[in-house]
Amino acid sequence: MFARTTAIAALTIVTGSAFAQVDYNRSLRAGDISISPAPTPDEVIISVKGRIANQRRATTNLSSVVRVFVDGELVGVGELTYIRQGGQTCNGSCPTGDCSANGTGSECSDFAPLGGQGCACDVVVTPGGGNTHWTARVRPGSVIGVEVEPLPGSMPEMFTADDVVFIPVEQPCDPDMNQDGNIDQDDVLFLISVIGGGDNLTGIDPDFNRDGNADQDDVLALIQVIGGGDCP
Ligand SMILES: [Ca+2]
Ligand SMILES: [Ca+2]
Ligand SMILES: [Ca+2]
Repeated sequence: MFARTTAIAALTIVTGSAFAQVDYNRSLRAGDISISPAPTPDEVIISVKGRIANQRRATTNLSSVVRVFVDGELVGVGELTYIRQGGQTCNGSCPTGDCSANGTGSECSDFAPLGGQGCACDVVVTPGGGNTHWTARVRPGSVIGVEVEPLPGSMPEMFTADDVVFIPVEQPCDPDMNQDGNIDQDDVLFLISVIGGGDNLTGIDPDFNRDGNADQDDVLALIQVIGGGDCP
C-alpha cells in the first residue's frame, strides 16, 4: 500500500510538472547574417535576419530585439516585428516538408530537439523601421556576434540556445609569401618553389586559394592578388 501511494505521488509530480512545451521559437542562423565590405576602409556592413517558427494558432507576439556585437562590443540594435497567427504545418513530413509557400528561405523547423513536438514552417524576419543593417569597424580575426531577445511585452523565449550566433571575420590573405615586406614576383617564385617541394622558410600556407590543395591554382590566385585583384 505504501509502495502504491509513493508511485502515485511520483506520477503526480511528473504529470504536474510546470515545464511548458516549446511550441514557438525565435532563432538565428549564421547563413542569415550577411557581412559585406563597406565603402570605408576596415568597415563592413552587417545585415541580420531572424527566424520565427510558431505552432500556436492564436495570434502571438514574438517580436524581438536584435543586437549586433563586434568583439563583444555593442555596435547596433534593431527590432524584428512579428505578431501573427501560427500553426503553419510543413506541407509534408517533418522536418523535410515544403515551406516555400511561407516565403523565401523558409524551412521546416523540427520542435523535438527544442523540447516540443511536430514542426512548423519558419518565417524569415528582417528588421523593420529604424535600422535594417549596421556598419561596423572590424579587424582581421574579429568576431561578429548577433543575438535576439524577446521585445518587452512579447512572449518570453522558451528555447534560447539558438538565439545567438558568432561569425568570425575572415582573415584577409597575405600575399607576401617570402615575408620580405614587398609584394612582387619574388613571392610568386617563392610559392612555386614551396609547391614544388622546396624549403618553406617562412612557414607560409601554400594553399593560397584555400581550396584544400597546394597546386598551380594557388600560383594563379597569387598572381591575381599581386596584380591588384581580391583575395581568393
Ligand atoms: Ca530560440
Ligand atoms: Ca614578398
Ligand atoms: Ca589551393
